[in-house]
Amino acid sequence: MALNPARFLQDLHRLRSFGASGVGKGVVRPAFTAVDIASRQWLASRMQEAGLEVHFDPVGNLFGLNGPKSLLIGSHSDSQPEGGWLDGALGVIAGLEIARASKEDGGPAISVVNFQDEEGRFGILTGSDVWTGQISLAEADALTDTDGLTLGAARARMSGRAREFLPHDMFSGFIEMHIEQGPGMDVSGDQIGVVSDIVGIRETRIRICGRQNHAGTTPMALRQDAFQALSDFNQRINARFGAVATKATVWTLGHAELSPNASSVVPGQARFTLQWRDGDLARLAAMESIVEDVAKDIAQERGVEVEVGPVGGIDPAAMDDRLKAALQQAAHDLAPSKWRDLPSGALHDAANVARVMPTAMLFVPSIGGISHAFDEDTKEEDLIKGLEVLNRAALSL
Ligand code: HGY
Ligand code: MN
Ligand code: MN
Repeated sequence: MALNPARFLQDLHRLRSFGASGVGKGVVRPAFTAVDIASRQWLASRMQEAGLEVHFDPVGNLFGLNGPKSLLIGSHSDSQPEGGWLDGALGVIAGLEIARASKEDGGPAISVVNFQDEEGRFGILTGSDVWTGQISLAEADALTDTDGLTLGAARARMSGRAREFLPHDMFSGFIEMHIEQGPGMDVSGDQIGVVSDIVGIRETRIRICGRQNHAGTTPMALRQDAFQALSDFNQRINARFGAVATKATVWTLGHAELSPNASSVVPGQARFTLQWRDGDLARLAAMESIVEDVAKDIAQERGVEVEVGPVGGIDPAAMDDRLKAALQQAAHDLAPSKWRDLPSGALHDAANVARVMPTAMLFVPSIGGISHAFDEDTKEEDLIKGLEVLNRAALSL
């Protein structure tokens, strides 16, 4: 069998060199930046060398195709603004190695995918969202990053290579390998996780407009301070989300900007993002109602305007029983008593792809449970174990 772990690790490190941060093994490779596009061109050349047919679709998803009814393996290679070297990259390079080895060996037809903007610079899992028809290309084009750049303008940078969207029925199923990104397996000592289901998410951008004014002369009682309103908003959300949350429910205010952001000016405007995640659709909806209620209360009580933007999201998704069983069997064979089933609290393209074809996921541990940070890492032996389990499952299908 031609599966080549050394070649897999070498390609993984080569991919890291596109946008290597200089801090640990971190990367800075957000979707459609120059280094992201360069890394996709390099990946396309690796696919071509492996005998796969390179195909970029209009939203920047990159496929390495190997005939009709192939099994699709992959993930994404874009990163967070400060990201780790494995988040997404691992699944793409594992797919490349397995497809390449299978081609060399005359094994089953395996294709590779590298989705675009999984990390949601513009939307949420944007490349797979568009490919699977959850949102239209026109809707996606109007999405903006936090600096106001539209996805339409960003994807024009890759339009020279874009061809049509591929039909889903040319693939028999999809498997995504990923780092766990949380502490579960690092603590339990397991080497492989077989994902049962992926949580759902809702996310929105909120703008609070108060009154910009002089920080020395404006009496406290007369202020319409956008930051104080933001702070109050956050505290009320913590209390009210806390009242409906389970242990698995999470929420994050992750991006915030004040205007004019100066020490002697009462802030006139605050813009921030709010996202919440849970496995239960009804709870996600209840939390959305809480956001609307809190926005109204803050506006009324503080004399500010609170605009809640459109709420985007991905629904919870269950993984396919047959593909899951193949991963469980392979994990049982290659990592006996060192694997387990577990849910995913992070989002993955697999949640979108599960709507259009049988889909499964496997995890390898994250050291210290750290991810979306420069010091994200996984032991080399765990990376290779994941590759071998995925390969064995793929061949068994
Ligand atoms: O945010 C997520 O869960 C994913 O890494 N984009
Ligand atoms: Mn990822
Ligand atoms: Mn990520």
